[in-house]
Amino acid sequence: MSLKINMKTLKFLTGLLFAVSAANAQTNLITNIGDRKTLSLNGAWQYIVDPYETGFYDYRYKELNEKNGDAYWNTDVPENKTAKKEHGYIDKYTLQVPGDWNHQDPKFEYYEGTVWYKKSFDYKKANAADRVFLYFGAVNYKSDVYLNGKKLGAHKGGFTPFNFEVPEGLLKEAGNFLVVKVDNKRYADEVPTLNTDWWNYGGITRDVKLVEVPKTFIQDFVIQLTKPVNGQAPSKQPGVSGWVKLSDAPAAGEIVTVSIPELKFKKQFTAVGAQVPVQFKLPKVRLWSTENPKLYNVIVSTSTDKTQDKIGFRTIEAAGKQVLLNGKPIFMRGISIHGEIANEIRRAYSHEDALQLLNQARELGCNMVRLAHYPHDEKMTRMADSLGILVWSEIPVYWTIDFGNKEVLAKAKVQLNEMITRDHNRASVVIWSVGNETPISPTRTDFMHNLITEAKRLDQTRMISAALEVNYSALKSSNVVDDPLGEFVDLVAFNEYLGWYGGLPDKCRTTNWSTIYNKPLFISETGAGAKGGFHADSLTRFSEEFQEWYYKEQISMLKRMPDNFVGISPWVLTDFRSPKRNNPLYQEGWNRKGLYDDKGNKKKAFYILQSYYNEIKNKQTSVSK
Ligand code: GCB
Repeated sequence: MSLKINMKTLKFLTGLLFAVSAANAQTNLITNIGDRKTLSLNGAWQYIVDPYETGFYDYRYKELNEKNGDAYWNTDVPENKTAKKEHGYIDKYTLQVPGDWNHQDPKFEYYEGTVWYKKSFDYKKANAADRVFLYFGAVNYKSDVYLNGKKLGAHKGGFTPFNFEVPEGLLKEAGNFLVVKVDNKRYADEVPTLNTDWWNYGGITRDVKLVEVPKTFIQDFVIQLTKPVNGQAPSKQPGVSGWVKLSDAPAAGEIVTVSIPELKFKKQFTAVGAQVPVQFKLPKVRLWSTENPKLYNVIVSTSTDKTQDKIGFRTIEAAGKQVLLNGKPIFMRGISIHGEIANEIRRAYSHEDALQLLNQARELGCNMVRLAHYPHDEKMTRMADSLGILVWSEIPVYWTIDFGNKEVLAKAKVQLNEMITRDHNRASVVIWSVGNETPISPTRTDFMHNLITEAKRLDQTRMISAALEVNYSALKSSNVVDDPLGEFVDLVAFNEYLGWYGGLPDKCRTTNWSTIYNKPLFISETGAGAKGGFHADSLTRFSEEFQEWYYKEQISMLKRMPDNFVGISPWVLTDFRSPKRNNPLYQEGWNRKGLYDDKGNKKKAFYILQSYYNEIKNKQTSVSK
């Protein structure tokens, strides 16, 4: 029988293929990048601002051919003095990488569009047979990457890492010409979508590296304590389940070794294929906790490659009405944080930035942070690992995503995959969140359920959640969180702004909260705006006194929460830029719900939350004594 494929069948087959690959969105991400042999490509990059995308399309708006001399990925050096070149990269126009473009030159303040970045570099491989990848910590939002005139690939998603392999023979020892087209325009069918309550900082916002690895290398691995069963604490010699993923199927008999020198532990596994399951019992180990964030050096090696990471061992579980860290109930004294350094009006990217933000949270008395509304720089989760701070990590499925669109789901899955892959060995990360304040509808619930299923497929050891929404107009004195998504999450989390968006703070006196789900309940946001330094009576909006009153009333309400209340991450650590906030006296393009203002000063409400957290901390330590 001959198979005739017409256009319709072809379309159907392509659609099927797309749906299958979207359902199993895989990533070829190289993890633990800090321990690889790398060349940093950070620093000054020359740029061209290209709002019309002249470097990408011809005058009929057709994509330029790869070899076309007008394309901005091709050399800007004219062949001779009569040759015409209408683009060029010079030092007069440079941007620092990592870093958003918006804060680097006033002309970029509100720019959303395309900027071409160019970097020249020399590189000699340490071993001729090695493979080389180009790694980006994050580029917001779409990037098209070209090396020496050849396209290496494209990536969408502004907050997660990706890498492309450099084809053999393309890299030169001197004078490589690397060009990245970065486009941060917003679209209705992207993730996030058109509408967000934060500024859309554009650019190569995180580290860029050239990574050299052997032919068959250790691409990724998971070394984590086995998922706890029904509230059990880890035993004295807890079990580890995980896997090591090699870049390619190795030669027969390849051995993968996992060792932890401090524990005098070493175990070998024979690889059958590229994905090698590893299971073992650890010797007596000090568990990672918020009080004692112990990290061990874990070495994974094969006959050709070796990488080591600092890993903390702990279990986390939503069990009945509680969240158990290492089998013991924990109350999460959290704060929500944007990945932004307000006093410099820019994206956060460095160790110092991570330390600044997490130290501010610690001063508030936090043992947990909600990294909103997108995955933050890897330095944040690593810093949280070493400081003993629990982390909620989230993908930017925010508000009105195009939930009915399968391609949007596929895009969200890619970001989910990249977020989890990058951080699946971080002890600090205890919650993967699949989104924020998504409006209830059957289509939305299917979309979100799909993401939850994907998150569970990728990681069975952490809690999955999403920040749910409450409807203020319907608020009665007893509010029940019953969003149908609650059925699929491990932790029922909701945002409430009673007293800011719904009435005045004294409404908290007569309001109680609960959920229909027999699960732990978490308040993922609450907050009120105040302009730092503006003082008035507590009824005056945007005064520090109003915000202080709001927090006082909220905290009295929290004290009446049911026994499944496991924590809160108020909104927000620091004022952050938002073009939606246009009160000319108090906001001026800033969301003012920070407990620190944009200059780093504490507002009055800071001290109210701090004393609530101290009270909880003291109670908990006296109970555990
Ligand atoms: C929310 C959103 C957050 C906003 C905040 C606000 O519920 O999740 O992104 O910034 O409210 O200030 O209104």
